[in-house]
Amino acid sequence: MATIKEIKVPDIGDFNDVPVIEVLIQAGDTIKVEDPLITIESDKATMEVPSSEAGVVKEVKIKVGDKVSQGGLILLLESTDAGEPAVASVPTVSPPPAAVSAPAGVAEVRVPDIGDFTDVPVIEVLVKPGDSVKAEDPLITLESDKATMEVPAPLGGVVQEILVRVGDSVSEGAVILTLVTGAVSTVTSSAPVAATSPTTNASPATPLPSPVAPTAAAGVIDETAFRLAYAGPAVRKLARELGVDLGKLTGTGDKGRIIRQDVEAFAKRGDSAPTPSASASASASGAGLDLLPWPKVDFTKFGAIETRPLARIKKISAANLHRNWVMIPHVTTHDDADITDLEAFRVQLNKENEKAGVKLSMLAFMIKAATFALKKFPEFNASLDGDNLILKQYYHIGFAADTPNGLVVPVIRDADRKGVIEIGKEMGELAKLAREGKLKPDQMQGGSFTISSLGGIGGTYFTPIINAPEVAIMGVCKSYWKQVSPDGKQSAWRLTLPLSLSWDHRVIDGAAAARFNVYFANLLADLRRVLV
Ligand code: CAO
Repeated sequence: MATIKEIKVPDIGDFNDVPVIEVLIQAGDTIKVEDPLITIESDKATMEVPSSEAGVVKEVKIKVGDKVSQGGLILLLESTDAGEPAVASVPTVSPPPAAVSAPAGVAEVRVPDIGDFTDVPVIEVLVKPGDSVKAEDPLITLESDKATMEVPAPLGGVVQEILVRVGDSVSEGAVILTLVTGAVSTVTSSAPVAATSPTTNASPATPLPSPVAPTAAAGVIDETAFRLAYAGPAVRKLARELGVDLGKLTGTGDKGRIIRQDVEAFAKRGDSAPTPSASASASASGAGLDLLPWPKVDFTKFGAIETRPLARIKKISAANLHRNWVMIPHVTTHDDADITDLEAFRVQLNKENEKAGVKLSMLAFMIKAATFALKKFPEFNASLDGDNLILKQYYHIGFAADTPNGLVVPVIRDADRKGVIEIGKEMGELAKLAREGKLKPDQMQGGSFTISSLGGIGGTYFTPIINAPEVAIMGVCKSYWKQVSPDGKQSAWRLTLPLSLSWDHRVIDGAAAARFNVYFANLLADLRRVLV
């Protein structure tokens, strides 16, 4: 027998007047128990409110922007009790009015206000899927250069999916995990909680398997892009069901949030022909590589091994390098610079300034020369932002520094306004701080071009990886004496510096790259050219 029931906002902890950011149903929809109805977002968490009843939505009493508290009316539902013999046999019993008996919801827990810190590395994840947590239990540990902070749970529940990993950098608002909320004590009882999880039959006390890519038409899902996408648990679940890679979508909801309609429209359109904006967004989010799984090998079968965890900086730089390598269409152009005269000048300058403790390496001259080359070729001092190229009018040059903990890139700000001696001194100071692990974030930020020098070590050429969002990087190896013959008759020995310029082919063409390299090499050959 059908009855009209009021579905109200359940117990949502201490939250009051929480804005509704999504209404997931409309009149006429047939819903099942645990189907999500609305998404609400407080400053600490995003929660989906599921239905406690099955039936057909008669009227939705709420809209996006409304503020709700416990007991607020969400909708009127024509309840379908069929198939529940116990109820059917007792027709006189009215259903409890809107008895939303502490149903479970799925909350997104976000990084709270952490002051002025942004992009703070996650150094520990303290929970795993299936863990029961209470409000204030620590979830993750963040470590900035100044402080280590634990982020506590804003409410109790069972951890469903962890959306950050050690080594990720997070800022306020980033989603840490999803939490199946409601009375935690009910989690061991029946299953409404598990019904909202991606794997329908799992008990919430059981660790949930990590999401697997469905075999739907959309192809293999890029899990990193999927977990970083701005979407609620129900939308994620729908995307899994439809085989849609959330990383490929542009959200049309508030603040770019991906909503149900975006997923449905994408699934209808099919994966093979994304629109220009969808493809731009795919490239912006790093989505969709159809790769074989990483080989799993039991190395102990072949001999003794030692397992050594990667250092924190290595993990962070590995993630950045991997993204940059995969997302930027790199090309590397090699060239040689004749630095015979410049080397003589460098040696002379160092002699003259010996008493002042100044010792310049070739890198200081290259940083200065780069600023002139960047002024002549502005698209090398730029960043891609969607369909726009951001041309920078500042010349902050990063240099790769090898440290015991891994690779870091300190930045010399306004290198165009500094002399070579000042650049050399600053480089020495920054390199020292880098080796001691004392660089501050702002000493590694804002670079517009990078030089990576292996000149003190060796090698001839290499293919440096661009330091996104920059569009080019200059790699330099060890100089060597080479016999050259400009006219094919006479020859001379010249000190030669091998240059390897990697450039983003979306922004820079091969001809421009070759011209940049030639100009840069000519500057090093004769710095008087900057006067021309
Ligand atoms: N050719 C020949 N000799 C060179 C040279 C070159 N291109 N560049 C530097 N040298 C010499 C220096 O003059 C110095 O010689 P002396 O000891 O006789 O004075 C010696 O090599 C050591 O130089 P350095 O490495 O200490 O100084 P630098 O200014 O060239 O570089 C720094 C500083 C911090 C960039 C460097 O120490 C470093 O960390 N390099 C590694 C960068 C790196 O790892 N890049 C790869 C990134 S991609 O994975």
